[in-house]
Amino acid sequence: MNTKDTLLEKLQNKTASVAVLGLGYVGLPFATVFAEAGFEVIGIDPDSRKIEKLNQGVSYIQDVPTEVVARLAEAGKLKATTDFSVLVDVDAVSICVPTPLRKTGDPDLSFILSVTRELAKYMHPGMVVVLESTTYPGTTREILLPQLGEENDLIVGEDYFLAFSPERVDPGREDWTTINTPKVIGGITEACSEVASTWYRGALQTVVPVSSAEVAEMAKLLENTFRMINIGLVNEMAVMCDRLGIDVWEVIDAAATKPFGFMKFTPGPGLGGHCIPIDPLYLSWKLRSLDYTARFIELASEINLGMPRYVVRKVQDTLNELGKPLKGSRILVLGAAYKPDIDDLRESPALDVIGLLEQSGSKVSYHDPYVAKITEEELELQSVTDLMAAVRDADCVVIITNHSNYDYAAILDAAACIVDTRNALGEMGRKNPKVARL
Ligand code: SAJ
Repeated sequence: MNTKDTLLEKLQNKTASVAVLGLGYVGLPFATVFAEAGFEVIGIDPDSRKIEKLNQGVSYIQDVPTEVVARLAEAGKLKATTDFSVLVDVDAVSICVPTPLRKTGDPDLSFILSVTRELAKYMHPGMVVVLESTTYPGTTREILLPQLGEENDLIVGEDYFLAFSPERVDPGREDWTTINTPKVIGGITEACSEVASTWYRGALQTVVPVSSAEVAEMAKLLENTFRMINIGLVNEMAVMCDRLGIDVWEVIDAAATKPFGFMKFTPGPGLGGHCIPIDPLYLSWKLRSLDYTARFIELASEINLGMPRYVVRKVQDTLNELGKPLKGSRILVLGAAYKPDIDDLRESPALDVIGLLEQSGSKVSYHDPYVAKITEEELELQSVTDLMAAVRDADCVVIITNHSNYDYAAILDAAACIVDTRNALGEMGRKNPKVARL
């Protein structure tokens, strides 16, 4: 049998050994799902604390129960190490490393480059490698292919197989998980798509092969650019409705009664998270290198980035109505995480709003039941311990993240005035003179 058929057989009967590079919110769920499916999985991550926890049978990712890790570790189905040399005996490798932005706003491929350099040392005939990290179209072919194959005299599609498959992990979501979320996968060659799809079908319910790695890379960017642009649109609708004296929330609810051809998005104080604000900028960066300006992305990004300042101006106008300047006023920010009911601060607009309020001379405090302290972007704050006392003491309360466990009626009753950027107060806030909404 040739290399491909031998590997296909090992993937189909699950005797193929699997490695996952990067054990974060994508890699660890991936590793446990493939181990549960019967593969022997080894996770590789440079963070020795993660490795220690996993080998003790302890999970550090919200979506992966410790009892699952413990059972798989006990059964010898899931091991973890910082040592890349184990790859010399591995058949199938999934790369799940971060792809953030640099401070300059350009893609930071340093994690992909470093794991590719390590993997290249241990490449051998009969391997399949799948990149999962969100990146610009062409990364798999331009970065991984030369280092993994050409530098090792391995022919892609014959000696080894290389593909891209976008991660679709939404931390905390229980309806769509790693196992049941349809998985797009595209290879450098047809044989690469076949081998990679066969591997993934051994653990995932729905695998969607496409004709190339670039199609798979671009599909992911369309998914998240679609979201970013529509959030930018609805944020601009909020600004326009404000100028027109129309309640944007009522407008959106009315539009959302259309049973087809419309998808509801809601305005907010800005765009947070590790995907939506970042992924589209990988695409616009790539297109700029091809002398094309992705105008939708750049305009939507500009609008979203402008929302924190728009919120601060709302606070200023609200205080002004009470004859109070921003400077010296006590402002309580409710919610710091980038979206409700999670503890993730990445790119959270709350950080921008707090920073701008501090720059204007306000005395800013915050409360977030999931975020005990903020120590980033020159900010150093602790969540207030007595929420209602802080509400009563504030000149203005700004609702930035509408966590579901807040008692909004009590907050409305106790606050001097409220800027509600999420329509968290709903009907209570709509006609209340104490409340200003986006
Ligand atoms: N946001 C708005 N208005 C909206 C929706 C979101 O202002 O109508 C804001 C949120 O407050 C947040 C940011 O945008 O600050 C991103 O929110 P998100 O709901 O897109 O949540 P994320 O960042 O966790 O996005 C993830 C993505 N999942 C993957 O990339 C695999 C995204 O594709 C999912 O659609 C999204 O979860 C989801 O639907 O929960």
